[in-house]
Amino acid sequence: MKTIILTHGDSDGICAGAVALAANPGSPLYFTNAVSVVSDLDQARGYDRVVVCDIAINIPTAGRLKALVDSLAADAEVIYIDHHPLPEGFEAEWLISDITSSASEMTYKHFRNDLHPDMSRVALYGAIGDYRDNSDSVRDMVQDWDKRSLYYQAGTLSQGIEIGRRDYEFKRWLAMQLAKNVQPSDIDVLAKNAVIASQQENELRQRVATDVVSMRNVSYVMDQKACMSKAAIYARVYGHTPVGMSVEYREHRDAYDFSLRAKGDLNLNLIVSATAAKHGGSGGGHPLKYFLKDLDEAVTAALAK
Ligand SMILES: [Mn+2]
Repeated sequence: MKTIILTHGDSDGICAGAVALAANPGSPLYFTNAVSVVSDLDQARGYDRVVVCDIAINIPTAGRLKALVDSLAADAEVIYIDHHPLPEGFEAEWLISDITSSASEMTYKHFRNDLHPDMSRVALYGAIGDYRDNSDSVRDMVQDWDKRSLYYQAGTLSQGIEIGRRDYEFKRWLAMQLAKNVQPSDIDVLAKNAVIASQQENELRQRVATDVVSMRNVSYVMDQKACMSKAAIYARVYGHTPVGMSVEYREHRDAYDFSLRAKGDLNLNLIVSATAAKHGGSGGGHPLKYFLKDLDEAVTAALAK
């Protein structure tokens, strides 16, 4: 069966792609994202099977994406595996969606019959890399491995790809190695980059400890020019609040990107989208301050429930 794989370039996406590749050996694998997928799917014409992993379906492109994938699905088997929240009411026959799992875990489960059981290790790197290692099913899978070695490998992978984030040629090669179940620590460049990324992260951690601004229940840092999810984690820790946030101003778009991390089971997605909708999702100096204040209030209200 002539298969093509499209996946995301983060650790969950690379691992999901590697697992899909192990189940569909020799297939071409491309990296894409929630915006580019609409045009990148053009490459999927003429294949019998199209596997898409870890690509969020966003509200602005959902209609176009649905029409496009529906038309592909008329002549091919489309397997669209994703774990991001869906636009309200979004449904499709080709979609496998579970917002509590990682794409890697879902891909492993989907192709389980075509995979060596040892590939669960690669699926777990992805789950751990995406912070989705708390579910019962992942905990169960972890027990087939030595936890310390497993997390060492998962850490080497997710830290190692922090350097040279947009090098898709390298990531494709990496996915091919992982599809053969090569250990991340045995991939020299990855092992070296993981050490460099960990040094940089330690510097970021110390910077955040100094720069963090705390509100009632949300702490934030601005323009750290580093991994946003990590800056958000350290903002939470050093701001001593349940929620940490990292904000970066993007000059070319005149807008702010942000990443949030919460402790416990706050539904941040819901809180953030409601607060962002209230502010029209736009940036600017003054509006950002109001947005942060409102977000802090919304988090405080959610915590009081
Ligand atoms: Mn991803």
